[in-house]
Amino acid sequence: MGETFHAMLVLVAVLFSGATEFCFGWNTSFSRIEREREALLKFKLCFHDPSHMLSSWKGNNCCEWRGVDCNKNNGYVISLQLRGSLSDQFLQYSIDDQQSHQLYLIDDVEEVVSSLLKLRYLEHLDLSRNNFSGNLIPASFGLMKQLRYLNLSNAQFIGRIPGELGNLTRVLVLDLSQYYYGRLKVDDDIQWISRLSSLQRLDMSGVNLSHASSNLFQIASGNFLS
Ligand SMILES: *[C@@H]1O[C@H](CO)[C@@H](O)[C@H](O)[C@H]1NC(C)=O
Ligand SMILES: *[C@@H]1O[C@H](CO)[C@@H](O)[C@H](O)[C@H]1NC(C)=O
Ligand SMILES: *[C@@H]1O[C@H](CO)[C@@H](O)[C@H](O)[C@H]1NC(C)=O
Ligand SMILES: *[C@@H]1O[C@H](CO)[C@@H](O)[C@H](O)[C@H]1NC(C)=O
Ligand SMILES: CC(=O)N[C@H]1CO[C@H](CO)[C@@H](O)[C@@H]1O
Repeated sequence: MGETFHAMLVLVAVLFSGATEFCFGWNTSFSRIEREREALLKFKLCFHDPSHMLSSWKGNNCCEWRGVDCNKNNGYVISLQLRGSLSDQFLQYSIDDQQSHQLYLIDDVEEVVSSLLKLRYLEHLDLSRNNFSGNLIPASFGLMKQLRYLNLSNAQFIGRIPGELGNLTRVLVLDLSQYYYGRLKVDDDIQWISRLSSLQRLDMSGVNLSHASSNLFQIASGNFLS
């Protein structure tokens, strides 16, 4: 009798732990994806969005939001295609505001990166032609090590390009090109480019490289361009 009771207790314990494991497992994956949705909402709050680029960013299924792509198997966000249409060239003419789409940074640029860092499977990030209001490119972009495509072209960043971008060792495509020459510059230490070991395409047109020119030859003669 005592033994049967004991066996039943064990059985109940096994069933119970199985059930909690199931619920726990299900809910951890649920909440991981919920965390990605929250990260996207935090990203959205960093910007003024007069052209409603992010107006579809509401509701539960963030994979259906405009510009967001998810892995079909696990639901993680893998791509953000949020290219604006801001162009210095066009600004010389007076363009119709209705036709232009862009996000204007209103928060600390570090907040943008810290929200994006929560998207641990993000591989493709296009923020080109939005208005980052003359901020520096944050060094923390270098922490998004899983990125394969990064486009920050004509996004109203100014100043020195941080060498930490050299930590993006999986990046295949890096576009930092500028319509106006000299707003972005690379200082003496351009060696970081040689650390981009997966690079297939680099666009730094319009970037002031004059301080880096002596080092460019070292990179060119190393394995980067050979
Ligand atoms: C980066 O975005 C711009 C548009 O803002 C586009 O013209 C350019 O082709 C993109 N660069 C790459 C390498 O895809
Ligand atoms: C970018 O936004 C800033 C204000 O945040 C504004 O002063 C500047 O004119 C904007 N640049 C362009 C090209 O629209
Ligand atoms: C980049 O990598 C270096 C080491 O290679 C590390 O010291 C640095 O903190 C990293 N920075 C970022 C922003 O990833
Ligand atoms: C490029 O940057 C260097 C160093 O900051 C500066 O002295 C030079 O005037 C810049 N060149 C142009 C054409 O803006
Ligand atoms: C199976 C299970 O426990 N699901 C719960 C996971 O969490 C969400 C919200 O946090 C609940 O609504 C589910 O019932």
